Amino acid sequence: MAKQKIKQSKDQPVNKKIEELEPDKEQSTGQFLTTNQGVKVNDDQNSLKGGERGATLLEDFILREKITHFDHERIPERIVHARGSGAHGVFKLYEPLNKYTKAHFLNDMTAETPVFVRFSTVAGSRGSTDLARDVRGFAVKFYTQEGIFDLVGNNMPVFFIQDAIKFPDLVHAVKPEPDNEIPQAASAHDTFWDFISLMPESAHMIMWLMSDRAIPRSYRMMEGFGVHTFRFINEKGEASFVKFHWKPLLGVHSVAWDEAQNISGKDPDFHRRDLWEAIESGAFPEWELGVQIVPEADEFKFDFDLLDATKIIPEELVPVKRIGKMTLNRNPDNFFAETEQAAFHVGHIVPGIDFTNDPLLQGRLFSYTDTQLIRLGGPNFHEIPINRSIVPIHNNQRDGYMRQQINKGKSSYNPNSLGNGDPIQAKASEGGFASYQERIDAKKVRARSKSFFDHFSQARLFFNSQSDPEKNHLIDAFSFELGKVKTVAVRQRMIGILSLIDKGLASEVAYALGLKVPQKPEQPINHSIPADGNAADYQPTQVESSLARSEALSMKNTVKDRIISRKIAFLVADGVNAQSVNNMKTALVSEGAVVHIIAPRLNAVVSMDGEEVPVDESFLTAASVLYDAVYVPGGTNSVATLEAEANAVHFLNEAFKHCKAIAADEQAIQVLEATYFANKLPADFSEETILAEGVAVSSDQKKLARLFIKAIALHRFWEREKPRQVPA
Ligand code: HDE
Repeated sequence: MAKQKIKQSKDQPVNKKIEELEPDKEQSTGQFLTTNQGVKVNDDQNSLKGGERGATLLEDFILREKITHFDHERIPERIVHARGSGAHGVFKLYEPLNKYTKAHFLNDMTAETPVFVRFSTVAGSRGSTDLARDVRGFAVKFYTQEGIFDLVGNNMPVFFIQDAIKFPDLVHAVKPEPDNEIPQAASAHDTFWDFISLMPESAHMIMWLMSDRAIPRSYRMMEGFGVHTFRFINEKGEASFVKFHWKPLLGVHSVAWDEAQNISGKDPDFHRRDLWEAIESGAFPEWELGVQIVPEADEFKFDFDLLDATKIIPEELVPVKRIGKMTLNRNPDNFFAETEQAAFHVGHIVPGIDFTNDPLLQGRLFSYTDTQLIRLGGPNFHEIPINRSIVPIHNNQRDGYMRQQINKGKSSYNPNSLGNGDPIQAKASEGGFASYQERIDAKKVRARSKSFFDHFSQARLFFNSQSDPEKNHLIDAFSFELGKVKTVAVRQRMIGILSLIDKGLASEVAYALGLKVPQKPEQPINHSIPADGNAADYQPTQVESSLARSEALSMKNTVKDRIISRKIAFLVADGVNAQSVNNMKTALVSEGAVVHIIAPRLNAVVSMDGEEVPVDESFLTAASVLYDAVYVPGGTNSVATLEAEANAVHFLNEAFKHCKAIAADEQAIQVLEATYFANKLPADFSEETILAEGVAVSSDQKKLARLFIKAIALHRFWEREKPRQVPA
């Protein structure tokens, strides 16, 4: 994106970190305040009035320009994915893919393709919270040498519906209920589950949505998926099917549901801040781009349809080949200009990539341009800097709202001779886009292929592939969400759907709701059938999946060997052992973690040796849910203060409840003994126990640091969640 970066106007101080600003000492740049027409403003404090105490004059063009601009500062927010955060970066290829695709950026090993990524939640509005239980958008704009390629995906590999015509229904059902706009920043209750319970095709997606994937620890720690099956086309014109994946190098990690709800109050910008801070500190988020490639000849080899967006291709059947790496290395300069005005479109593709007939993908193809027309005010949104291709645009499209390009010459049509015939069409050999010549021999029908009717086997595969804690979380999430539904009939119908996925799951959720699992689910459960359709013809088929489990579906098997950018809280008070603080801090920071010192009040505490230890947060401004792990250093007075400090004890209780790693100097054990989990502490603090239970206590500083680092890398100790539950 370097070429496209908008020049920073000189009157803006170039982004300085807030800690670096010295408000009383900063030098003015000396730039004069002007109107948008460049007229210098002499008084920006008072409007023009008929007398000091008189009415404001209509003639005040400075006031009117300023207020009018302000009045128009908002544009319609995205109907879905309204709340988002963006970042710039680059994509680099590992190996040329010429066997499968002729796309230049997937072949040129010297290319560093600039990218802009926007992550988002789906249901909430722009000002809502990051930690809602929701799907996350994962939209990537590649600025390639052959034009823009947008990979507009999600952090879940499947979708709720099979045909785009159901999208407005889905979104109406999931957004806040229309009479009272409740609930905000969460999927609606009665309306959403009413819809889902009548649409068995959503069963698989609902499992993902109720799983921990819907409450990520960080945007940097989630996978991304193109969802649909696309096509790769090589130089010879041969096609293969392809599914796109993003694999985060930090692994896939989530928070606990109770924690997510707390974060929403303590820091609704949790994910946005996390992304921003990681990039600012140089801990650049990275993902590998993966592809699953299926030869055209194998289209019908699977027990599901490749065109059905409610299905994955299990990685055990077709491995994910990692073909390159994306690194996000620059925050936007301006949220509105870049992140808000970014216009993604699943139809922005380059030669070498093409669509399939997935009916969900097909419907998306016109929706995205349409949405930008209303949102960004007209047909010239491609001229907004963030949306501009890095290759020059030559065509005969002209005029329209906010046109930036000044086209010269008389001819704006093709063919022409007055303009020397320019611009000319490109042959395929010159890089011209030619659609894949798929053979079509069909009746024009409104219908769903029967090969789309197996709604439950992959939902079951997902459930069976989860670890026990993940299964528990799914049960809890269904119990919570359906517990918020007031209409008992809807709850009951959902139990029917769950019983078709897994009897155990259904009975656990039914128990929490005080309902019974029906012997046979209500028929017909599928209301997604045409008026003249025969319900019996639309019954879901039951395919026994050839695969019992897929390891790739469980987050248990993710990367757990690094603590880069993890946030660790140190709880201290006056009298703390500064050496312990420094040693532990040095050990953690050298592994890439971020340490915050938290004390009863801000500024600094005085250590037992009279040294000042700077404090980052007080118990009032910080909360355990904003950290990955906690450490309590020794120091007699500090320990005595913390032991009696309700906030410190609460901090630890919460960290324990949310299964985080906790470490304490042996001298500080009495602070742990003041908590609710005092009687649930392990009997010993051997290495084995520490790595199983996540609580480390030692008088040996080096050993403590080494084991604490290992424990933090494990992310969470979910196994202690059920048996060692504590209130917090
Ligand atoms: Fe979207 N979707 N979508 N979607 N979608 C939009 O476009 C739509 C679908 C996704 O950060 C809108 O610019 C239809 C699947 C992302 O700016 C809109 C259908 C997937 C983003 C739209 C789908 C997505 C959007 C709203 C069913 C995962 C945010 C604002 C056929 C593969 C992009 C906008 C950003 C945004 C339509 C289904 C991903 C209205 C009609 C499936 C990540 O055009």
